[in-house]
Amino acid sequence: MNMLPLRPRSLALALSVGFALTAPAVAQSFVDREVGYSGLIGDAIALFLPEDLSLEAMPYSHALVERPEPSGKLPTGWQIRPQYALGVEQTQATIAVPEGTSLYGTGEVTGPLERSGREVTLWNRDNYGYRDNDGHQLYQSHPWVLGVRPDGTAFGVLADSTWRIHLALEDRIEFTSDGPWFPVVVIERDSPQAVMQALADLTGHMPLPPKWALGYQQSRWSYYPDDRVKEIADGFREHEIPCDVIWMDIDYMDGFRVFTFDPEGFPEPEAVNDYLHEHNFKAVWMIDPGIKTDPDYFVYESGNAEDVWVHDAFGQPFHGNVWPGDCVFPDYTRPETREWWADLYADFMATGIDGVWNDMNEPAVMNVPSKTMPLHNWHRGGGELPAGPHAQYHNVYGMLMVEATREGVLDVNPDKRPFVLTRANYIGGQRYAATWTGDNLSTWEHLRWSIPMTLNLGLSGQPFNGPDLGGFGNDAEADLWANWVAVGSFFPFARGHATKDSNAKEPWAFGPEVTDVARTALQRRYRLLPYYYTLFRESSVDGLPVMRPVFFADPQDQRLREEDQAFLVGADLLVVPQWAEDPALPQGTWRSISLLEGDVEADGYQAELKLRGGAILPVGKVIQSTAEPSLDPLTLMVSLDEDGQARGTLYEDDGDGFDYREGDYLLTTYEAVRQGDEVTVRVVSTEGDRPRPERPVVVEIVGDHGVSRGEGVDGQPVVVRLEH
Ligand code: NBV
Repeated sequence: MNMLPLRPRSLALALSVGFALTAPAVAQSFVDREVGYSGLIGDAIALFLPEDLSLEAMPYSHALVERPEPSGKLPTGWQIRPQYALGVEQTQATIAVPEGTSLYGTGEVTGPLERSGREVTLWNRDNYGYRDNDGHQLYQSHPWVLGVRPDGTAFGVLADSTWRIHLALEDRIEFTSDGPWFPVVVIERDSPQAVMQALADLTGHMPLPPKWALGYQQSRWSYYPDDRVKEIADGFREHEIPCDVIWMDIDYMDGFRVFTFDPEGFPEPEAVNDYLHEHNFKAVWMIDPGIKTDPDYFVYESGNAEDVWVHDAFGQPFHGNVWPGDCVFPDYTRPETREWWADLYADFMATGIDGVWNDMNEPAVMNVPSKTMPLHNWHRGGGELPAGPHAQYHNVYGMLMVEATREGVLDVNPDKRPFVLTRANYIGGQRYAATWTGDNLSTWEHLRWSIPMTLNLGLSGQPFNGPDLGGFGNDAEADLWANWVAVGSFFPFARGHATKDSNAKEPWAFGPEVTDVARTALQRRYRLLPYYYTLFRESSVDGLPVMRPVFFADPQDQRLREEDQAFLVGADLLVVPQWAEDPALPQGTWRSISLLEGDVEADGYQAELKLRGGAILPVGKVIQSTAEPSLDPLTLMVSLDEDGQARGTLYEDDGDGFDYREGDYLLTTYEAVRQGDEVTVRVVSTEGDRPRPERPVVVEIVGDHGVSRGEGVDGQPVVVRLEH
């Protein structure tokens, strides 16, 4: 029985296709179904289908970049395989996992890093403070689990379905879907890192972001009016706290009409953007999907003319309440709608906007218990996408929206790398947008969660993510905010944000002591930006997360499997928060480093940073914005391994645009070798056509008892005499 071709147009019909309309999954009995198809679709990547779903009838995949092609039989002894079962209203795939396996991923989740014994509802939900459903159902859905066996070998399991799934993890992985049959894809690899690389090959790579998006960013709901935006920007420069981006939340709009500007508060958006640009800031502005039903509003009018809205069960545009009041919602499953949406960005971006923030795209609907549209709303599809009910498209509504947004932003500025931030997303969404973890709170619990949340999103294929630094909801206490910035400054996406009516949460809002803490923390981030940029580039090429769990340093070491206070940035830098209690740290050589004089001891807040033995870390100067040159000089921090050797890479390009794709980049591998009391650091390989800039290089050999320094010219060998 394949349930897909049915097209429900009414509630009664919707029920008949087998998805439950009540929120929690109904307990029911299941009947086993055989696996109908199993085979390889890539090197040690298997595809499974139940007997009721043929290869030919396999639905369009939003997760996978290409339709899987069978490439051979499963090798004998293939371990990880689903057992399918059919309930009255649900379909299910259960995957037994070997004893002692640690489980990760599952997308945007509260709670600890290791997920055994946890449950999550994969049904995108606006969840202020993570209060609904005990925080087990948030803004994004990633039907994906990473398993790491006791011996460090690993596998990944993807349930390729957009429908609501209840995912439960025990000694098995259980996907219970409210939708029709779905394929299961299993990746088998020697290490968790290799699984992540394969996941990116299957679901797509994050495009390389513009360099400015790696800087610190400041937001609030809302900076209003335009002069307040300028004051905030000035505040950063006055306090010498590095910052690259100021964010404009919904109040800049005219009555919450997207693509408009409030004539009182933001009469000249160009002037705001110009001001920000003159002071080396970029500007990101919010756009929501709910369109105000106002006959005098050009977006509503043109949307009507182009017939772009999601329909209700009776074929009429669906109406729901959001910020502007009564709204209609673009049906992004239609190619025509995506094109219309993309075109709206032309005039908007022409005001000098640099990036776009798509919020409320679960889609969130107010004043209804489900907090979203009815399941039987109708999406008309087109191109490769079949028509279907909202139950089928809910989880990819945000992803389809940001696909169109990215397209629109790119159309206006074809020579710039788009930056789009989204709240709702689905596995594979890294192809279009960065993401943040929605409306967290300024509490210790949320600060602690922000680390495993960022890690598990990274382990679900979303390398560019982070929380609202400092917490969104509630007033933040100075001590909490200081602790948060000290560790949050190392997250891939580092943006401070705050809700309306909360206390001020800019870095200088808590008095001089916290201002100093923030300055130190963010100056440390800015010194590390050459390393971060190298990691983002690596991630865009091979899919590894930027922020990684500590167990990535040694997947066989069982002690590290649950560590979620400390974390790794790339493979070489270990970040240990001051407040971490008995963190499990990897064995081997990890040397403490200092990026600013006295930084670690400075204030009792700064995280401890440790550099792996065998690594060379490329470090820049303290700058206030990525618009300033940072590698004059280039500093190479060297932590030798037991054999007296170390290696590291540095990626450089224009920081924006696409010339790097034609070879305009420079990827340098540096090597350090110790002979007696001397260490020689030299370039051992380069890639790319970009000439090496003439610049001084400072080499710092980090010893167990101090640092030995040498200077030279980049590209020439530098010899350092060891003093410690
Ligand atoms: O646009 C206002 C907020 C925004 O600041 C926040 O970051 C989003 O997650 N938005 C939600 C809507 C209102 C939330 C209560």
